Amino acid sequence: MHPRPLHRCRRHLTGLLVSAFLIGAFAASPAAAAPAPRPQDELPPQEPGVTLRVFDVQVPLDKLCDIKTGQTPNVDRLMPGIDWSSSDDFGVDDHFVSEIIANLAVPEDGTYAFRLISDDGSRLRINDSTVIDHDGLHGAEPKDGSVELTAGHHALRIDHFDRTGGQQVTLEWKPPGAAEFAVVPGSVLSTDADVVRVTAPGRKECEGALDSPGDGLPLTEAHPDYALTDLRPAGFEPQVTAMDWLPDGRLAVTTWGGTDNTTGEVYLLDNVQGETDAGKVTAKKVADGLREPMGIKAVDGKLYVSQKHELTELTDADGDDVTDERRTVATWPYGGNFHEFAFGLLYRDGYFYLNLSVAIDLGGATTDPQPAPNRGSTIKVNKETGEVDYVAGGLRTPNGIGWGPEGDMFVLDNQGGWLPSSKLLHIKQDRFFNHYTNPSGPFDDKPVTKPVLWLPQNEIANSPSTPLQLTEGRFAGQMLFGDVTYGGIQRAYLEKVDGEYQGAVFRFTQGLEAGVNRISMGPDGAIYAGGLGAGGNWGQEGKLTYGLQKLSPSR
Ligand SMILES: [Ca+2]
Ligand SMILES: [Ca+2]
Ligand SMILES: [Ca+2]
Repeated sequence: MHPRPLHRCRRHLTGLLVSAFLIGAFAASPAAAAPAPRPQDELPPQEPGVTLRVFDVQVPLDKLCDIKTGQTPNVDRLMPGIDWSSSDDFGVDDHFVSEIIANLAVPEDGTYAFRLISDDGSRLRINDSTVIDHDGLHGAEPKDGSVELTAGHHALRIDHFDRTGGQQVTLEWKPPGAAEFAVVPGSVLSTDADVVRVTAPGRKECEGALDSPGDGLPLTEAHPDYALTDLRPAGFEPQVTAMDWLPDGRLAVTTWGGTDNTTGEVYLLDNVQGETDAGKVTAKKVADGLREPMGIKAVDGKLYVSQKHELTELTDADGDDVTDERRTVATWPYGGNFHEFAFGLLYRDGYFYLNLSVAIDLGGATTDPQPAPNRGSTIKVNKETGEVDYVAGGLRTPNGIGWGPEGDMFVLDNQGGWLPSSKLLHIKQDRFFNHYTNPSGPFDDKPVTKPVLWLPQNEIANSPSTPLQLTEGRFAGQMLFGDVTYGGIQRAYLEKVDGEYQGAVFRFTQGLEAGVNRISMGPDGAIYAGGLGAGGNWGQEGKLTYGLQKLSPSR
């Protein structure tokens, strides 16, 4: 999926210490009066330097602010030490907030004095305790503080902001026995190694006085119109990548299997509908060894699965549900990139429909040139002949396809290269949706079709997934869609004007056990939500990385 990590890293880094290259050098017992260093075995591999993240808030601050969670920084760099005063160092001139995160390796127990020089305000924390509060508007002035530290590694964090004019953060220290302050040497600073440093342009927001209903902050609980039921029997932890219904009422589920693996599976679940609970549900594995399947459809007694590289027909010849025969129905351009998914699977009148995402580089930029042509498209596949036709293009990470009003086809595309914020699209033949590739896609010469809805990034969406039209209840006719990273399910009110859809999006529900990768309307009228989470920011913070629940109308 799209690796735009690692804003969540900030949180766990705060409590994590250690450097692989220093392990064993400074082992010591924590002293009673000092914050305890963490055991080395809790800590991820380290590399020398510090992490600098900068958020372009574009508003004048007069004190430090808390950046709203879930926002990708504008700048995320590995820096050799903490002594910066040019706007090139920070990557933004004015009106920015920076976070500096590192682990500090302390050679011996004792009192450590620190001097924080900043323009404008800043704050030094070690092991989550404030050592120097240097907040407020000022020039590059020093402020000192000291702390008792035991030998070992300690989590260091500096928060900083610059309003206008000059900008600086310099951290000096005076270890026990030293006579003078000196810039903290890079040799005692480290940060998590091999992280994918992902950035995104645009304005970032602080938590603040303007936060109120309608502020874009997420919901936390399940929608009061629905009763929430867990559907995972003990030990069943599916990373759900597709769902469909069998004529006998069972639910077919595919699981992801992890990046670049061929360990996706298919399960048939019974007793999920109506009055039930997790203890009554049974899950039977009927196929495995699939390449990151992202769509499943039951047609005429057979299961069809969209793997990354092909559409596969699964046949159970002897009636025990377990697949005995596999047949490649169709293949499409596939270059082996981790992000080349075949998202979703619809079927109508002899044709399957699904989306192909583009190849991207680690960090999120669209791969140039693409390893395979004509990605970023909606395709249709003739069930009998396997012939592939291109329906629409200019897509990036279209992790959601579904039917909407008037039987029209809708897709949700995910923010990233060429796409400043996620959007809901109405797919029609020959349409182009503004994500260009090299080489050009099949519809790059067409005029750009505007989205049905823009979904402001991190205000109401981050990684939207399956769209689903409601047919009953107070919102009948409107559409829902899940979201992997923002989480929960959102509701889209649509109207058609002069043949084109427009509308508005509302938060609908949270309170689910995982970020929502797939939703499906059960024959019992409940909304089934399949969860998924993975590394980076593909997954909802604080939630499980797998999940299966349903929301049953309760009033
Ligand atoms: Ca400045
Ligand atoms: Ca300044
Ligand atoms: Ca069988």
